[in-house]
Amino acid sequence: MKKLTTKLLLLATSVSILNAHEGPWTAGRPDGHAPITVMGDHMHAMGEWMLSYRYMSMDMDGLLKGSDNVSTTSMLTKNGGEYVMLPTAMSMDMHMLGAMFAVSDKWTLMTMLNYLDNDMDMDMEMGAMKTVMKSSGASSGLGDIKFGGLYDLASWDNGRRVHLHFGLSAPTGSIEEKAGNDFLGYGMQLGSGTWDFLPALTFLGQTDNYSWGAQVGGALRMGDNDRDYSLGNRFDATLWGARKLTDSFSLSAKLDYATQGQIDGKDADIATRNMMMKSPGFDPASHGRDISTFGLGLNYYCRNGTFKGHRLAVEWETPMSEDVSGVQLETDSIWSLGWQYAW
Ligand SMILES: [Cu+2]
Repeated sequence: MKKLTTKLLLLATSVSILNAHEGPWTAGRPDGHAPITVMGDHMHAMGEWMLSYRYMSMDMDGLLKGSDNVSTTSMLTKNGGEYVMLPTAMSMDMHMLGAMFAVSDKWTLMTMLNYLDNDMDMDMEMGAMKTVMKSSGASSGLGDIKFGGLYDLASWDNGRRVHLHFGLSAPTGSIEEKAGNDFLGYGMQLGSGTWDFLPALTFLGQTDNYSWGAQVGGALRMGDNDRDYSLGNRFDATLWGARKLTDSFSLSAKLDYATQGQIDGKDADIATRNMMMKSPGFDPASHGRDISTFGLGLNYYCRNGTFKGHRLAVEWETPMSEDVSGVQLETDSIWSLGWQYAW
C-alpha cells in the first residue's frame, strides 16, 4: 500500500508539471470528462443539466486467501479445509441512472439511482459422504440512492481546477435478500443498510491534447444498520490520464487503489446460517479487501447533428493486485459502458 501510494504520488507530480494550455478547464472535448467509472469528476456551469446512464458488469472467478490463489476443493472440510460451502464465481451487473444540475458556478448538485443484479455459483458439501454439489444464488433490485453536491474550490486560467464532493448514500437497497427462507450472504445484499457519507476531492488538468485527473474519496458508514452491522469504511484513490485523438475521440488510462475494511458487527440470521453451513460468504471477517486496478477507456463526444453533445464511453478494468480479508472471490474484470448528455 505504501509503495503504491508513493508511485501514485510520483506519477501525479510528473503529470502535473506537463505544460498546461491557455484558458480555463473545459468539458467541451472528448476527454473533458474522466473515464466513465469515475463519479463526480466534473462540474457544470450554472443552469446546466446532465443525464447519464451507466452499465457496469463485474466478473469474479476463483478464490483468494489474502493475496494467494487457493482452490475451492482445498478449502472444503472433506479435504481438510474449514468450509462447507464456497463461492466459485459471481457476476455483479449494475445499472446506474444519474442526473446533475448546476445551481450556480460554485455548486453542482447530483444524484444517482442504482439497480443491481447479482448471481453467484457455489460448491457445497452434502450429506454424510460430503458429496460436492453445485448450487447458485441470485439477488436483484434497487441499490442505495446517492445524492450530493460538488463545490468548486478553485479554477485557474491554465486548464487546472479543483473541487470537493459532499455526498450521502441513503439505505434504500435491501439488506434482507434471501433464497427461499434463508438469508443470502453479505456480498449478495443490495445496500449497505447505513447512511454513508461520501466525501471526495478531485483535481483536473488539461493541456491541448491531454487531460488528467486525480481523485481521493471514500465512504464512511454512519452507525450500524437495522441488521446490527456496518460494512467497512472505504478509501479510494484514482489517477487518470487521457489523450485527445480527434475532436470526438479520446483514449484513457486509469490507476485505482481502493481499500475497504471488514464488516463490523453481524447479522444474526446470516450468523445462524454460518453455524449450519460454514461459508466465507456468511463471515463478517471475509468482507474487506485492498485492490489496485488498471483501466483502459475509449470516449466519444458527438460534435454535430441530432446527437450533438451526447457522449458514449467504454472502460475495461482488471486488477493489478488484490488482497482480501479471509477467503473471497477474486475480481477478474470489470466492463463499464456509459452514456451522458448535458445541455
Ligand atoms: Cu455532468
